[in-house]
Amino acid sequence: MRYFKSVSDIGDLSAAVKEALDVKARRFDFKHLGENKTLLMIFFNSSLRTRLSTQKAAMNLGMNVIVLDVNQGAWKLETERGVIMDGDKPEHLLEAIPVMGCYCDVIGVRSFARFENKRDDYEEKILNQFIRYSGRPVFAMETATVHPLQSFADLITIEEHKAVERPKVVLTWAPHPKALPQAVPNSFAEWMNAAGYDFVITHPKGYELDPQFVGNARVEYDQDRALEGADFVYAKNWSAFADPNYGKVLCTDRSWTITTEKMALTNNAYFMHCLPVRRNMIVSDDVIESERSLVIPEAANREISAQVVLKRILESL
Ligand code: AN0
Ligand code: CP
Repeated sequence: MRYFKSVSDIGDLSAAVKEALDVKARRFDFKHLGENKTLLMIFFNSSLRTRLSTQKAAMNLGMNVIVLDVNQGAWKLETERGVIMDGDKPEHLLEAIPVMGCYCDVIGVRSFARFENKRDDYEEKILNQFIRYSGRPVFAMETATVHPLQSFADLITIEEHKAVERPKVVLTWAPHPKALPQAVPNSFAEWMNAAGYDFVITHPKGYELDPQFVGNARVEYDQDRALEGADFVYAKNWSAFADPNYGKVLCTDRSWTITTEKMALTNNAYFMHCLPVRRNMIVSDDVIESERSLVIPEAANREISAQVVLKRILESL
């Protein structure tokens, strides 16, 4: 594998989950793969889980790791070609990327949607420049439109906890004070569709996601009805995708918060969220602290999804 951004990059999903469970059971058995290989992780945005779990995964594989927070200590980067660089940005991404490629064997990129230009975001302008100019395998650590390491970890977590072959999985929008990207719900929808679960998306009107990710999922605007019989409830906020409201907060209605009363509508569902989560906006204290909350196992599986992805990249070098 040379690039990782969509579910299709990982191939057969049951084989990927099988490999993940194998890696989880013997995560230090692949140390030879990463010997004298360097992972460079580039962060344009904050992170706790992605930073720690991906570094841990790389160390499990015997790799060396360099982490660069672009906004702390590096030169401010211009990303637009053709700009007369007489402003506050001393370096261009078009030099920075091949330079970074000189010092590593694999590159992970975190670069969120900027909400300045929907086309730039949805064309994955930043990630694609890394793919084009670094000369290295590149994987997404949440880009403008996708967060596949998260969705892969979520899939592993569901497979570990499901009681029936084809569980009902509900992705529900929940309120949040700030505009958040669609990357997590986009990838989650893409991966749940690929897994073939009974998959339902619920959100207020105006929060429709990009149809290329929604696929054949059922969309239900009544959250209570969507939650009926759910085996897994995956909460997440996102901002509007549809024009003319791209990147805007249209609603902060707290009747969409996942509470004990909402969970009572389900089939004793597990609660999931990628974290970081705002308590009592997205989910009540009681639900996130309950026995059915999977937020910590999901975070733990981020090490495993990252290790499978890095392992496959290393195997193809
Ligand atoms: C980010 C998001 O919603 O995409 C990262 C989630 C993993 N969340 C925040 O910025 C709070
Ligand atoms: N879930 C996730 O990607 O968390 P971080 O933003 O902390 O990396």
